[in-house]
Amino acid sequence: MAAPAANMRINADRLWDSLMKMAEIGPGVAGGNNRQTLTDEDGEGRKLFQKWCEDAGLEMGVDTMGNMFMRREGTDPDALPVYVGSHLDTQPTGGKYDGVLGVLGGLECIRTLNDLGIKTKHPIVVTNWTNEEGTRFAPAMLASGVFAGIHEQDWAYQRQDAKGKTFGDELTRIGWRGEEEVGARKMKAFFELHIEQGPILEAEGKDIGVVTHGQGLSWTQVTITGKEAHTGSTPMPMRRNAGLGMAKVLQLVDEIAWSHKPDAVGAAGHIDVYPNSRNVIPGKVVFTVDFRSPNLSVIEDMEQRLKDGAQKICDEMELSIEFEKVGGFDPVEFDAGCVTAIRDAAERLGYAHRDLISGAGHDACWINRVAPTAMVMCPCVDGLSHNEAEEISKEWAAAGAEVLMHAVVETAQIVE
Ligand code: HGY
Ligand code: MN
Ligand code: MN
Repeated sequence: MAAPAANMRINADRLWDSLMKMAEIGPGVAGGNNRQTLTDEDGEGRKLFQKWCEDAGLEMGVDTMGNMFMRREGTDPDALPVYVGSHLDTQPTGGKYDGVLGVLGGLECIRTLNDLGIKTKHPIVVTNWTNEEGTRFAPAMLASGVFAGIHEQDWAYQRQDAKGKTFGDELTRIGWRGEEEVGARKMKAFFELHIEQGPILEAEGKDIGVVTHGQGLSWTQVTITGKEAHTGSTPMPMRRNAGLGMAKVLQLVDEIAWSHKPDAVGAAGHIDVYPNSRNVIPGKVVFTVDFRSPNLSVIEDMEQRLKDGAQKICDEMELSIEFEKVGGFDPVEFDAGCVTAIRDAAERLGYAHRDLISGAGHDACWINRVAPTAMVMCPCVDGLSHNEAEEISKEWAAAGAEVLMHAVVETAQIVE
């Protein structure tokens, strides 16, 4: 397949302007974003993305999970399309670029092809996957997971947020429950641009991460039950303190992750304490343990040691404990052909690059099950993400979008 010319570049100012305009929707309190999935703000962001895409001549399709597909025709309408995209939903204290760069970077590819009057044999489809973050409705990458046949749609529709609202009802409420059968679309390939969300690229002075693999993820929701009692008048020997039990389990989580250094990681980001009153000993705590590693046997070892060790802690403290697996996927190896297209693009464009294992999960990790898939990453300042202070440079955004465009266009085959 003929490669695009090295001078085929995107419009960095236009991409940056779109990123800043999208960031105005669902602003956070410290310069980032709170545009959680299926909120009114998510609906507003979707509408803006739809407008931009239709202004660029794209035709929209929406499936029953709310996944958005914006199609640019190819010269061969029967050829399998090349998909490109990521997610517009954010963490509650998210940044402006996590996911959004991949969706708007995909749109910038289209805008550039339109500017240059370039046609491709295969159609190109820019995608916004619903609920990548999994923060409001667990698990993460929910809609791409249903698309890839990992989760059943009915199960996904019943997922509840902290207020008991269901995914299905909220998707209908914001008006983005489409008609298309989820997963019916077939792809020639899928490419995702994403910020690294880690420190390696910036520390090594690299512009581009050629993502060859993604580490695996395990989310175990733990419920520890003791007995609510007065924090003042209850003698220490009589206490069944669920909060203390959780503290000991979280110490164990940290020890388990460190025991598999340097690659494994572990923590709990979600913690609910009941009744969460200053003068009541916690009677119940619910928290989610997030373990990750590039190595499946390490993840399985960490899960087992968590169960065994936490059960022992609770037995000794006369607390009860329950475990529920609420998310997870095995380590991912991306498609060699797509990875090569990305690496060759970075070379052609003169960007410093290195191979990389993705520390975070992405929709690409599931789509990789149903189509040849790979990811491009750009650095982020101090490797910081899932924090409103998340920051990238315009140059990094442009480099990522250009490499993405070259890989997509080469795969979609330019028609002279
Ligand atoms: O959890 C993750 O890795 C992704 O950011 N949802
Ligand atoms: Mn993301
Ligand atoms: Mn994220």
